[in-house]
Amino acid sequence: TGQDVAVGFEWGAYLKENGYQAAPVSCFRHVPLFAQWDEISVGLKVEVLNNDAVLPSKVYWIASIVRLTGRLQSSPMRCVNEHEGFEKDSSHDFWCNLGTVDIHPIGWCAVNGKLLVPPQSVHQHIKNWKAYLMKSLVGASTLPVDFYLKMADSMKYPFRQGMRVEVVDRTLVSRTRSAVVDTVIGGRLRLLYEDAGLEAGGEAASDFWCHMWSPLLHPMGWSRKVGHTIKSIDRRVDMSSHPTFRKVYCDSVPHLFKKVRTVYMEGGFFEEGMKLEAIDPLNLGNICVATVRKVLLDGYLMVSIDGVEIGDGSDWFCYHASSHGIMPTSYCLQNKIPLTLPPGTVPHGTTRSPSLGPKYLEETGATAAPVRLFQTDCPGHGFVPRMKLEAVDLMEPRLICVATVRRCVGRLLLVHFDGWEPEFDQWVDCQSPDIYPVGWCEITGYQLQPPISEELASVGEPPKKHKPLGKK
Ligand code: MLZ
Repeated sequence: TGQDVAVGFEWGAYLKENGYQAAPVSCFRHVPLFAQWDEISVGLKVEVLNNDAVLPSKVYWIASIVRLTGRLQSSPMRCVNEHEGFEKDSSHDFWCNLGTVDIHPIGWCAVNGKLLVPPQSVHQHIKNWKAYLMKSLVGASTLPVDFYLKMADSMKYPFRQGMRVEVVDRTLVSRTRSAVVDTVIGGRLRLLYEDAGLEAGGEAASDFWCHMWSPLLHPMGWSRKVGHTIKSIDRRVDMSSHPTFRKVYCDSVPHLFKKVRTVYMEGGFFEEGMKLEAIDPLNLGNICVATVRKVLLDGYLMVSIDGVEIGDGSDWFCYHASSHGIMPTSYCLQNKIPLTLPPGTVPHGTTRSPSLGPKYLEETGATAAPVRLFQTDCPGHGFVPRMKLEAVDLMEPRLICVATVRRCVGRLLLVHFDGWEPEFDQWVDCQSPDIYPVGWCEITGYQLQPPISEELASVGEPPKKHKPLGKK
C-alpha cells in the first residue's frame, strides 16, 4: 500500500550534512500548514517534548525557533529549535517538524497539566531556571493557539473509502476505468479498479494511487460526458470478499474534484492533426513533438507522441487544453529544453534537438496549434534549482521520494529523484498536487522513499528505467 518499506530517513541530518536547502511550505498550496505558514517566524517560542530528562512521564521545555527553513531561510515543515539555556551553543539545536504533535504554543503545558522541566544539561549551568524562564518569556511570541486545530481542519479530506471514481487505466493510458477509493492519506487516494480481481491472499490485484486533485481523476460519468473511452466493467470478476467492496458504495460527486479552467472552444480551438509539444505521459522527463488526435468535449484533447505511436490509439493520452503538460511548438526552443524528436527525423544516434523546425511541419503537412490556445500564465512560485522536496514518482505513484528541483522553466519544474539516474526525472507543474514540502510524509504518516544509497547504486546494475505507469 505504499507503506510497506520501513526505512528510517532523517531529513534534518540530510539537509544539514550536505548543506541542502528545502523548498519552503509557501510553495505548496495543497498542503497542511500552507495557510498558516505566514504566522510562524524565527524567534517564536514553543513548548516541546524534552527528551533529555530522566522522568517516567513526558515532560516539556521551552524552545525557540532559530531557523525556519520556510520562507525565511529554507526548509518547510521543519524548524531548528534551540532549547532555552543554550543560546550560545548551537550543538543543542535540533530539527523538528512543526506538523507533528509534540510542539505546542507557550501555555499549553499549564492548561494541560504537563510539566515544564529543563533538559538535564541546562539544569547544570542555570541555577534559578524558573526566574530565567520568566525573563526569557516576557514579550515573546508563540504559535497561535488554534494552530493545530486549523492544521487538523486542513487535513480533512472529502473522499471516503467506498466512493466510486473514474481514473486513468494504468495498463492502457488512453482509457479510464472505474475504481473505488480504498484509502485516503494526506489527500492521496489509493484506488482499486472495480474489476481488478483478487490475489490469493484476498488483496486487490491492481491498485492506483493519485492525489484527489490529480488531473487523472474524475467523477463517475465524466468519460461518457466528454467522450473519453472507458473500460467497461468486467462483471464476471467478483471483488465482493474485499473489505473495500463490502461497503455500500456511492458515486463521488463532481464538486469534490479539482475544477479545470473553463476554455472557450468556439472561434478557433485545437483541431485534429495540429502539432504541439507535450510532456510524454510515459516518460515524464521528455518533452516531445506531439499531435492532437481527437478533440473531446469540455476542452479535453487526446494527444499522441509523434513517431512512437502503436497505431491503434491505445497510447493516446488525455490532456485538458489548459494543462501545463502541453505547449506550443516553439516552447522547447525558446526555453532551451532539449525537445525529444520523432525517431528518424534527426541524425542517427541523437534523439533530442532544440526545435522541431518548419521542415517537419512542411513534411507532415501539419499546422502548429496556435500559441493563443495554450495556458501561458506563470505565477511566481518560489522554487529554485537545488531545492529539496518530497515528490511522487508518477510512474509508480504509490512512491513518494526524496527529490530535488533540477530546473525551473516558467511554471514547469524538472524534478530529480535523489540517487536515481536522470532518466527518472519528471517535469511537473509548480502547482502539481504530487509534490510536497520536506516533512509532509512524516505529518501524514506516509512512507517516504529515501535516496537509494550509494552503496546500493554502485553494486551491480544501475537502476533501470521503469515501465509505463506502475509496472515494477
Ligand atoms: N521498479 C522500479 C522502481 C523505481 C522507483 C524509482 N523512484 C524514483 C525500479 O526499480 O526500476
